[in-house]
Amino acid sequence: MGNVPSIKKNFKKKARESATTSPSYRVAILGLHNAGKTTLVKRLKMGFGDGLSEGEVDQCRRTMYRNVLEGLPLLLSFLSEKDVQCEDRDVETTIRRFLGSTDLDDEALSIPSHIGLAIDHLCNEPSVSRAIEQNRHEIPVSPSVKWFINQILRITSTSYTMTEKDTLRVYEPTVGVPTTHLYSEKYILEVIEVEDSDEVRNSHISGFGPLILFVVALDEYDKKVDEKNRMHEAISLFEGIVNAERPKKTTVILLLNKFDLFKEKVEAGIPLSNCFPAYTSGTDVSKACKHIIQQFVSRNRNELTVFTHVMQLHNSSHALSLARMAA
Ligand SMILES: Nc1nc2c(ncn2[C@@H]2O[C@H](COP(=O)(O)OP(=O)(O)OP(=O)(O)O)[C@@H](O)[C@H]2O)c(=O)[nH]1
Ligand SMILES: [Mg+2]
Repeated sequence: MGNVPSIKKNFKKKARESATTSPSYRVAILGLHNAGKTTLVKRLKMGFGDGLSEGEVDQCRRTMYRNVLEGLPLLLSFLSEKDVQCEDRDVETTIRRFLGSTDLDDEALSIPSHIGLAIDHLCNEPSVSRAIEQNRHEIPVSPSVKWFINQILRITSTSYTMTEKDTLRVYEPTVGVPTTHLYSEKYILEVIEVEDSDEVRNSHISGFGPLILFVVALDEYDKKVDEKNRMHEAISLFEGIVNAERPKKTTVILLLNKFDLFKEKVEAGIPLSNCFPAYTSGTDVSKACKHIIQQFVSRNRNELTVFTHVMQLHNSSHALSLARMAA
């Protein structure tokens, strides 16, 4: 890594114009769904590129509303399973009616202020907010959607302008291998995000280049999909990638993301030992993190150079130190 020129903060337009003859370095970003790959690309664009385009921000705004409208029915079902009701029944009826009449694929998708008010009213009703707080790790709604719901009055206000923070919270599963170019005066970074599917990974494996960023959602150690533990799945994907036939000079940066959510879960007493029975250090976040790192790096039988970095992509200083490291 040290022999790649150090990254300049000003990956700006001027650099792009003079970069047509610069060498290009490819960086492949891999990992399971929801690990944070797209958020990392957004961060890189914000920190070292021109930021998100107007069109991208518009797309993020629609997706943010869709994320909220897809999360609300899950929240409402969860509350009704727990037998928790809003005292003002009209509020829930208003929300349900809006959900029933809204086309999530509408190009002009939005949430009007009066629906924002109703959602805010529902979530702040004492019995509802107590149930949300007490069951925060069980509610089947992503932390980003919970965050948007907490901010519902702001994001549905008529004067709302999307912030960088908001764009980072939006979730849209990636399809294919979208490519982003970041330009410096001396070189071009060609960043490819690889969709989490064996088919896509296998068909692009020869084009990953000398630097692989492997992103892991640390907080998924207690999560299962199709009966399979997500952390075990991430380790086995990592194992397959580092041990595949590839040039020895390949460098892998293992990015352990979502440290904020991980810390909250470990400290709340959700045991890491359920995922790794040999782990015995309880709620010690630092030891828990080291244990996970060890599980990953011990799979590197190919002796590739593997760096590790713990981060939370919603925190800008974490993301910037990462980008410097990638350089
Ligand atoms: N709390 C928290 N949320 C994060 C962090 N990093 C990413 N997220 C959120 O996690 C969700 C998924 O992030 P993405 O970057 O879209 O994940 P991805 O790996 O690209 O997912 P796919 O495209 O489906 O493969 C988004 O809502 C992000 O805002 C983090 O450090 N902390
Ligand atoms: Mg993605």
